[in-house]
Amino acid sequence: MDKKFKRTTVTTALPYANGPIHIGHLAGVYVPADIYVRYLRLKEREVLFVGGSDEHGVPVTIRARKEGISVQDVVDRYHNLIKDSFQKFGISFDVYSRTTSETHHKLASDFFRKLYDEGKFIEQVSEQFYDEQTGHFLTDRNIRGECPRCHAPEAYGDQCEKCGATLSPEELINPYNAETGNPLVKRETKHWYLPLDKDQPWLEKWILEDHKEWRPNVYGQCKSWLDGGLRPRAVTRDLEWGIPVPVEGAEGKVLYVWFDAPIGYISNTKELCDNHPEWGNWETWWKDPETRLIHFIGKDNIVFHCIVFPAMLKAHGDYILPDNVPSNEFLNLEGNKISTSRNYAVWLNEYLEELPNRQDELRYVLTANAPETKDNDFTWADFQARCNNELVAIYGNFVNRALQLTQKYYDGLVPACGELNEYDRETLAEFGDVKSRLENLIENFKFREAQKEAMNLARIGNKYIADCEPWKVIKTDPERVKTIIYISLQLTANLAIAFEPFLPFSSKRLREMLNMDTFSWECLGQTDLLPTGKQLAQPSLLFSKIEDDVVQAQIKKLEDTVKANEAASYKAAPVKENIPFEDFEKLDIRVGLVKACEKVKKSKKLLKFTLDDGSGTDRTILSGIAQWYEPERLVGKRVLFIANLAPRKMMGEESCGMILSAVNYNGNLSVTTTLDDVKGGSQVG
Ligand code: B3M
Ligand code: ZN
Repeated sequence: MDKKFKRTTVTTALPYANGPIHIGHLAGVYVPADIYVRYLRLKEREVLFVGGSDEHGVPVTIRARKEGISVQDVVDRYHNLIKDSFQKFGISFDVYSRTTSETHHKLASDFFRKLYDEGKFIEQVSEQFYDEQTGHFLTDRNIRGECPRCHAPEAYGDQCEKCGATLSPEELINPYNAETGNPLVKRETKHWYLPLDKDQPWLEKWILEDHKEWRPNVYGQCKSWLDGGLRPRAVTRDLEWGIPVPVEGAEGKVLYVWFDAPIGYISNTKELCDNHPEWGNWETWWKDPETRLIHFIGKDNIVFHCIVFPAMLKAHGDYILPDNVPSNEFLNLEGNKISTSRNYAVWLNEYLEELPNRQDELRYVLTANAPETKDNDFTWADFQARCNNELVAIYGNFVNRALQLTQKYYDGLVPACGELNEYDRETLAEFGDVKSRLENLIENFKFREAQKEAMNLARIGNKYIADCEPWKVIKTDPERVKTIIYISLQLTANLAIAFEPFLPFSSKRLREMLNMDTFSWECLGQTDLLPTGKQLAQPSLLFSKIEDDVVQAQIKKLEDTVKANEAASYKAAPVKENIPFEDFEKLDIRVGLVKACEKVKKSKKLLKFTLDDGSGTDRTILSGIAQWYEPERLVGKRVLFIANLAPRKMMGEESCGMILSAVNYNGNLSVTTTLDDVKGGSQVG
């Protein structure tokens, strides 16, 4: 770490308390932050790890109305659920609080007031959409209307979900209140703006010149914001839920959620320090230039953490600015976007129930696949493969062999090391520089590669013990086996340390098996961590296989969600133009009894029906439904068909009529039939 810093404040984006959290959150923000913090603690650096729930903003109010409960109930429920999931996944926050706390309301309010008193805002009156019947101004997300591009009827004020266009509410045709359906009018309202245009020069220097080391995705996004020219941003809203704007004449207005939420990092620090004096003065963590501030966030939060919040901190004047903002890209799930509103995610609370005691497995896979430089995909097949082929087959297997053999040959006592041969020395040498490699990668926020290095150690160990075959050598040269096991045990102890930031649960279990009560990062790479004669505890398996049925069940759950979403969003096609009754009468629709049904050779689509149509002669009809029916299933059924459609030849067969099928929302066809037993040839009308 840079010499000029004495301590580090690490923050993680405050998740909205409007729903549970999912693997995308964990992979993007919390696991990498936790790895980093655990590492700094192992290095005995002074570090503070701050988290909390974002309990203001429109998302929580929408959820409350959807569920028919109060906003307070929503944030209480999800704050507790989220906090609990974090704790169970070992995300080792020093403080996890919430933006509805009294401390936060006061601090955020004072922050605004100071800027206001010093004339750092501009006041501006603008026209906003207003619902005269409810007496409310509406936020972009609460406004709907016809999309000006694709004319979908229900585009949002900020985006059309149909064609993907980014919109502003002004562009919508016939805007209305998304919740009440009431039409909207424009009405004037006053708001306070942060004049970011004035910050442009110093932000350009600070980011584009002084922080070239930021990740390319972060740097690139900042550059494109700056190149586009910054504009003043409103930091207040006409809403009821939030922190009241502490200014006379601002009744009914609250601080914009993106103004108060990042101040939450500071409030939560203050709350910790106020309650636990051993943490010192909260200001040390936020104002001392020897403190290094790091924000872990997802890519949709970059502008707020790299531009808006620094501008706020600078305007306030007393605060340090972030030294780095290691933002990840997005994690997709089985090839699709994760979505809270469409319930398409792996929710952490459900994972904990459905795959109990497998937190490290998920941490491992999410880091192995972390979206550090580009969007990445989580698939259950990959999860299973990495768990079984890496954690179980390499790391777990090696450790288990070393520990079991120690029990078997030496009653669990670390044997003495004899003379080393060339292979022993090579193996130990490979351990020598792992410490500096890991440090270098972690300090540069390359957690994916760092974890790979740790796994590589396990690979070396696994190969060593497999090559040395102590279970064979014991018969011919028992002295040699002592050395093999001694070295294997030292490697095992090293693995417990190397994996500690990544897989804290299994490292702890491994240390217990090794009876390593004290350990330190500085020992990493040493080959005498477990002295000869040390008694080890009874070993148990570090990891167990993920079975196929577990993975299949998870995949099915996601598929079911997709189906449910499709069904829920299905809209029937508009009804065709009216026709006179005589036109209908021209159609001769009848009931046919299916006497036989078979696949048409060389056709994937067609089934050939032989129908009893009441005429005494069999009728043949071909129908393109082979994809949905085994022919046997249809034999004996009554189907509806058009009897007077001109015959057509298909695949060399003549088809006399058409079987009627319903087209389901997902395009699947379903053959129509009669409710009661009706004779073949009966007319339908
Ligand atoms: N709650 C947005 C989000 O969850 C927001 C982050 C606040 S960090 C200060 O993406
Ligand atoms: Zn559109």
